[in-house]
Amino acid sequence: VTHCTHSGPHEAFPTVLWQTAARIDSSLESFGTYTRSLTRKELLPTSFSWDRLFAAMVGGDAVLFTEFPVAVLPSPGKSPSETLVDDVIRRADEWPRLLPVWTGRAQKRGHLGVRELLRRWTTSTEIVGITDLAVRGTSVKRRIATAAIDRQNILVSRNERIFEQEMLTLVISSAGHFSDSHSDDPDGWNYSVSGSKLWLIWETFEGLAHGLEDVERTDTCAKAGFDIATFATLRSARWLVVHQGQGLFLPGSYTHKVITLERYLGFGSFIVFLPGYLQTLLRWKKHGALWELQDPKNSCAGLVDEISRAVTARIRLLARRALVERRESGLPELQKAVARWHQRSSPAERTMLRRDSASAKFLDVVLAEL
Ligand SMILES: O=C(O)CCC(=O)C(=O)O
Ligand SMILES: [Fe+2]
Repeated sequence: VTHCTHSGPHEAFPTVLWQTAARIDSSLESFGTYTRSLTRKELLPTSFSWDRLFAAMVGGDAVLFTEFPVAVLPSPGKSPSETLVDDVIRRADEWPRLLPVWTGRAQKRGHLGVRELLRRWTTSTEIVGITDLAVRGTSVKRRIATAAIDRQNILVSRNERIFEQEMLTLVISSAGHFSDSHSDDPDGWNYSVSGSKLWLIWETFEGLAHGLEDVERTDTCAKAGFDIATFATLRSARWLVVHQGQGLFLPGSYTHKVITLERYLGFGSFIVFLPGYLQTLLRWKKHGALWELQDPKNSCAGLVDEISRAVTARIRLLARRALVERRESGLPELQKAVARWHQRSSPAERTMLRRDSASAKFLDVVLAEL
């Protein structure tokens, strides 16, 4: 596979790629003025290692990985992408008859069955997009190998309320599909089975302070406010292209907008791993978890504390296991992060985490296991 759109560190700025993106998302139109700063903000792919992933979780950094540890188990003679499409069509009755999707150039909210969605996607008759087609509990899950991630993921739990937040989903979108600036909670990953997308990402609260809106955190019915000049100078801003076979790790602290460049099929899920849990918990306690912001019935009340207790239980279990197992789960990274935070954080921040018993217990157990 050759990626004619990819730009390495020594190549010229990928003008054609950005022109394509700007035709889809008009807020990128004047990118040409900022190519020098944008060049420095490209996130290039790196080969997967658990150490790299754990370090990114602790540091709150996004990473684009090659060899991301998930796979599709294809039917004989078919590509991974054909396999998934065929399976979904054959098992269409396992999803609701109508699903909320985005359709058309104007990206209107609509409803389609999965068969019709895939017909339009396959024939490119109309732009369609769905980013949350649930696959847990369907027969299509058997095609998707995620065991390496699941083992570490606290959200893959027997506790139903916690497991619901994992949301292993298929992402299906036509070239020209666009997702406006938003964030997701908690950390997550996205793997491309086929096709490519341009992602623009930045730390949510740095963005908000400079006028880059996030539909999750600002009251906008129209398009989220965005300015490419601001993006080009924002400390945390990065852009990247996820190509076939690559997986993006994105911390929950990042707002993103995403443009499908080539017809795309992928999957992804949310994750809570040990190394990043202090960062995640601090964000939740400071700003509220996203699910709490949009929860009129209060059905997610107490969920953060439940997850904290699940993390604490995992740490206690690991304390009795061999060193190699503790290392594989990233416990040492979490311990270092908590110890450092304990020394350097403000009294106010420490009080904030110690206010509820679930967070306080989490801190005590991590520090006790040091
Ligand atoms: O692919 C898209 O259009 C949006 C994807 C996205 O926002 C996500 O996976 O978090
Ligand atoms: Fe997203």
